[in-house]
Amino acid sequence: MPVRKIIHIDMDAFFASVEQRDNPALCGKPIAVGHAGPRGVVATASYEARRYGVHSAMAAERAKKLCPELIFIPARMQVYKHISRTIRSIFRQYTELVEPLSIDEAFLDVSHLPCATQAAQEIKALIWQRTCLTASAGVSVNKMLAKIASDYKKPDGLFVITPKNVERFVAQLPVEKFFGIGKVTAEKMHRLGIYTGADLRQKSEAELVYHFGKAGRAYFGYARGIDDRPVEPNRKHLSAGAETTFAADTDELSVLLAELAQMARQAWQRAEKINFRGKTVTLKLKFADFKQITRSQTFDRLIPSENEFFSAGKSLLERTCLHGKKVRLIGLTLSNPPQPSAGNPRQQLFDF
Ligand code: TTP
Ligand code: MG
Repeated sequence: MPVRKIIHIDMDAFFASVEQRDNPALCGKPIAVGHAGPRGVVATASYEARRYGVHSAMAAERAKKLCPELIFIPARMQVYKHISRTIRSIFRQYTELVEPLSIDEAFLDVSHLPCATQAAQEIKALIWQRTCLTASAGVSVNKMLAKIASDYKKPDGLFVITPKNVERFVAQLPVEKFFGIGKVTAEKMHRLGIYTGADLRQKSEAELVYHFGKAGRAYFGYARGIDDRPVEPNRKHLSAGAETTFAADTDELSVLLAELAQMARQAWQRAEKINFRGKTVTLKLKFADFKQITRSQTFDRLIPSENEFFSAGKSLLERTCLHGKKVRLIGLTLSNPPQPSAGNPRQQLFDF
């Protein structure tokens, strides 16, 4: 499998940072997002509160005991969701292979880009520009290492584990830092004398499977820095398209086709930029009366070029009866990508 370039992005103290951003009086103070009542739970805590030991999923009453001046703020899910959509749209400027893990974190496969580290830097800067919030980024050859890396320099961190550093990095890593090794498993490993990646590497696969069941096989790979799981986006939402509204409504085929060619160019450029290919071409028309139609064609192979993309759009347009109505908006979209594979055959460069 060719070397991949995976980025993991995770917002810092997400809900709490949003509350501090929107209410400067809370900045620098220990806050918890959640309800303060007897049945309340901390969703997340600001870094100031974490210093007292307050953390996610802790009972509010216990948090208050640890940090008496803790300020509880009710969650504003709609605001957090809106920010989540904003950061995902930033990720999609770089790749179509975006796998959200939760409201504030995602894996990105950027194997097609010349430099993953630069992409991660840019993404962090764009998140800051558009949301006034910080994120931490990890860059490496697979999901496990990218996720560990994003946690390594939190908050506002960027940490890269290059292919040549993987082995050394994994060897010194405490087992509780591995992706998927929780507190209970880590304790069990400690009892077996396994404290670091290097210790884990001493054990045979059979031994690990004996002690940890099926997960033992994954741990065997982790100890060697191996994790072949692909970045799996929610593929049905993926597409690359462009549309435009005419200065004056028109039913002239030559004018429509000229604009369609422009849209094909823009959409194709966007697809290229995010390394996207698809089998379905969709034409969208909005008429002077604001009624809208779409016409699609799905091919049995990926559309290979901008030319063929435009031709497909053109034939959809020529087959659409306008009934004498004037067109106000025209758009063309490419969608329906192939199924994911672990590696990325288009990747050639190994520069991180
Ligand atoms: P996390 O990314 O786990 O935590 P975080 O962003 O608050 O802090 P960190 O800097 O360590 O990444 O979770 C993201 C958000 O999800 C978090 O702000 C609140 C919410 N959340 C809960 O509501 N309950 C939970 O148990 C956890 C872990 C998170
Ligand atoms: Mg986070």
